[in-house]
Amino acid sequence: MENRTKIVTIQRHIMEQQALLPTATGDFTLLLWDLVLAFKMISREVNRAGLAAILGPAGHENVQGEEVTKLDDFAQSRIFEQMDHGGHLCCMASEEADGLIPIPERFPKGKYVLLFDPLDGSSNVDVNASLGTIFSIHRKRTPGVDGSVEDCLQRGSEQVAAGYAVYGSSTMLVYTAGRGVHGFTLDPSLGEFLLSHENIRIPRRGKSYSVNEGNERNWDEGTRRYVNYLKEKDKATNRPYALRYIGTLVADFHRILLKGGIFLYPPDCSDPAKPKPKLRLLYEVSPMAIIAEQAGGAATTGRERVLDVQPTDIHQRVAIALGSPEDVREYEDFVQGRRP
Ligand code: P6P
Repeated sequence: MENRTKIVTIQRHIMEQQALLPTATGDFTLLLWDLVLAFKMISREVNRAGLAAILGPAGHENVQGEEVTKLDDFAQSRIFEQMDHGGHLCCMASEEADGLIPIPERFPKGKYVLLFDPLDGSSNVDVNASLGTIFSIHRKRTPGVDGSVEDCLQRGSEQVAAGYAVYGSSTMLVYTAGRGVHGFTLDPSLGEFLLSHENIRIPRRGKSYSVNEGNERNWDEGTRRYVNYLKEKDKATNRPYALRYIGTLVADFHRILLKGGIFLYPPDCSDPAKPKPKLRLLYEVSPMAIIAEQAGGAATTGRERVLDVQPTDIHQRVAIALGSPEDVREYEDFVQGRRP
């Protein structure tokens, strides 16, 4: 019997995963299917951005005070218009929107909340470097049909599903719905995401680290000592580690998920009394953290498990270190003073 590789679309995989859940009604399956279609549309625009005259600035800033690109706007509106009418969501929140995004009155409301970063890595848009989209899904917690900010402010451990699309040499979609992490590669000739990385497991220790070394002067002492430790020679712990940094969280994390290692975005401690983290908890860090843990890895703020952090604001920022479990534990030892 030849060992043919089975060809499984993401739609089939989602349906098979949901069929294992006695409480599944099909609502969640349809929600994910709608999201997948949005990712295909964004992938098409990202891959032809230079031709479609949608490169460059959109001429306004987002709530973060960051310059918005035309592709940011496209991705934001594509996801909103794809997801606002299916009847699966009670509300949304996005990096690109000031506050809660309600479902328009004319459309039915559902029992899920969608949090997303429509285009991660915008600074890389015009230089043809990898970009991504990140999503996080929670259940509605409050009474009534309309979603609220409270429905968005749930711990990362409460996520029903999370994932990302990475628009790189190929477009991949990686997701977890609580039963492992699975990767799908878009076959443009079919327009289908096909299962290419079933049940991804992160190596226990890696050989590379990913951090913006240009910020070293602003790091806390523990992070500085940890990164110097990674540069020392030691065969038993794969050191010195290689530095790999693209500046797109999704792309930097994707490499670590497949190859092992650690991604760091420590806070800016130039004012030690007021550490300033950069990455956003709800729609950047928590989705990546649950994927890391579902793949056997770890995710910490340096002080606590990311998935235990209780959000207090939609655009809240946190420090992050995530990846291989042995690497993350070593990082915590340094920043918590257990290592000289
Ligand atoms: P820096 C992209 O703008 C982003 O939000 C993440 O995708 C990425 O990891 C980080 O910021 C890069 O930040 O300060 O290194 O440019």
